[in-house]
Amino acid sequence: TAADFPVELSPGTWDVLRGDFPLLIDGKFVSSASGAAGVTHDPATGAALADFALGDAVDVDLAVRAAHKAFGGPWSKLSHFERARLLRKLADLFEANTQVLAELEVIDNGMPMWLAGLTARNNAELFHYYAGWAERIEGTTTTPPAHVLAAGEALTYTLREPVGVVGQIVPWNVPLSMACLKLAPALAAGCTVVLKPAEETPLSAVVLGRLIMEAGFPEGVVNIVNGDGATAGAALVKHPLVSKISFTGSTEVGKLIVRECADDLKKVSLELGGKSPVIVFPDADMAKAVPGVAMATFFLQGQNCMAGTRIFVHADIYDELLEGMAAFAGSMKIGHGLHADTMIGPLISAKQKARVMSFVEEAKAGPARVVAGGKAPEGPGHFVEPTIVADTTPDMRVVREEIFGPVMAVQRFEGDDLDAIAAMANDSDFGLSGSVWTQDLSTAHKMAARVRSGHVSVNTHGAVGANIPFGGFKQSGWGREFGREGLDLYLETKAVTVAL
Ligand code: TXE
Repeated sequence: TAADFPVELSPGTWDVLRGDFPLLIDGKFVSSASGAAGVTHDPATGAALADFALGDAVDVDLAVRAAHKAFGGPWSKLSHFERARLLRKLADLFEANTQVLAELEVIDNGMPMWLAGLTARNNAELFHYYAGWAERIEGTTTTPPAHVLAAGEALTYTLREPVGVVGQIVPWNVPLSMACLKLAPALAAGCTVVLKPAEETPLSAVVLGRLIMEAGFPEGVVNIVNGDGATAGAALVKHPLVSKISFTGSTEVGKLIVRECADDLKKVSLELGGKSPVIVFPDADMAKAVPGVAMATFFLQGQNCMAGTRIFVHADIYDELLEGMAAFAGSMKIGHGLHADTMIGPLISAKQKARVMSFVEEAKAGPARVVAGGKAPEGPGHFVEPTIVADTTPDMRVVREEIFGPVMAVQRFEGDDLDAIAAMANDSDFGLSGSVWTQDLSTAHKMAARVRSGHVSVNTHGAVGANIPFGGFKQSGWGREFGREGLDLYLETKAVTVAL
C-alpha cells in the first residue's frame, strides 16, 4: 500500500505492482510449471512488494526449447535491418517507461532514484547503440594462399553468424542494466535468449519482457525465467541446447559455471568481482579528488563490481584527503532511495549487511582505524554507513576481499616510483577497474598503462557506457561487454572458401 513507501509512486508503477510477475516463455506470460512463487521485498523497509513466479529446471527447459525453436524460425529470417528496427522500437518503449522502470529498481534493489533514472535512460541508449551495430555486422573477403588454391582461382569470405541460444544470468546490484547490457548485443547479433534475473530483484525484468513483446520481437526470441541460482540458474548452465552462457555475479559461481560448461564446451563470458585500486598522487586536484574518490567506493552503496575500494594515497596529501573524505562520507544522506536527496540506500539483504558488517567489525579491532561511519543503523532496512578504514596494510582481509558494501580501505604510499606504485595497486587477484588522480599528463598515462585492469579512469572513476568495452583482467572475468567487443561475444566467424 502507499503507506509502505515514503514517497508517492507513479500510477504506472502501481499498475505494475498490482499485476502479476509471471515468467515469459515462448511469447506467453505464464506461471511456473510447479506453481511455485517467491516474494520480493523492499530492502529499505523490509516490506513485501510482490509475489513472482519462481521457475525451476522444468521452466528453464521449456524456455530453452522455445529459444531453440525461435532461433531456427522467423527470427533467423529477419534481416539485420529488421532486427535493428525492433531494437530501436524497444529503446523508444524504454524511454516512454523510464519513470516506472526507475521506481521499480529503487523499491526492489534499494538504489537511489537519481541513479535509477540514469540507468533507465542508459538502457534506452544501449538498445539504440546495438541497433546501430546490428546494421553493421559484416565479414571480410580474401583469397587463400596460392599453394592451397591457385591465385585468381579462389575466393574466401567470412560470415558473422549468431552463436545460437544464449543463457544470460544476471545479479541484483543493477538488475535492469545487467539484463539490458546482455540482451542488446545478443539480439543485435541474432541470438535467442533465456534470461535468468537474480532472485532478489525479479520485478523490472518482467516489465522488460512486456516491453520486448510490445516492441514486436517474435515469440521465443527472449524468454525470462525468474528463479533461484542453484535450480533455474544451474539448469540453464547445464542445458545441452544452450550454446553460450553469459554470466555476471560472484567469482565463486563464475568458476563453477566454467567447470559445468567444460562438459559440452559451451562458450562462456564472465563479469565477476573486483577490488579496484584508486591511486591519488600529491598533485591531484583535491576539490575533485575528495568527492570523486569517495564516490568510487560509495556509489551504489559499494555494491558495484567497479567500485574503487583499495585507495592508495601519497603521504603528502594523506591526511588532507582522509579528512575531506570523512567529512564527505559523514554528509551523505542515508535513506530510502525514493527520497530525492538520498545518496546511500540500503544493501540488498540482511545477509549482505551482515557480511559487510563483519568486515567493518574486524577493521575496528585494529590496527587499522575507522575514520568515518562504521555503524549499521537499526533495521528493518539493511543500511550500513559509508565507512572509511585508514592505515590499512596489503594483507588485511578488508584490502584483499571484495566486500560489496560501502567500505573503503585506505593505504599510504611514498615516493614517485611508478613501477613500485603499480606493483602495489596490482597486488590483487582481481583486475576490473581502477583510477588515477593526478594533474600530470605523463603520470596519468604511464599509470593507466601499468594498472592491470580492464578499465582505468583518470580523474574520475568507473565511467562506462554503451560504447566503452568493459570487463576484467585476472579473476575479474572473461571477455568484454559493451562496444563492438560486446557484440563479438555473440557472433561466430565462418570462413567460406570457393574454388572458382
Ligand atoms: O552472487 P551470485 P550473490 C559478488 C559480491 C557479492 C557476492 C555474492 O561480492 O557479495 O558476489 O553475491 C545466479 N548456477 N557479486 O550471492 O550467487 C544467481 O541466481 C547458475 C559481484 O548474489 O553469483 C544470480 O542470478 N547461476 C557481482 C547470479 O548468479 C547461479 C554482482 C549472481 O549470484 C548459481 C553480484 C549457479 N550455481 C555479486 N548460483 C558483479 N560482478 O557485479 C547463483 N546463480
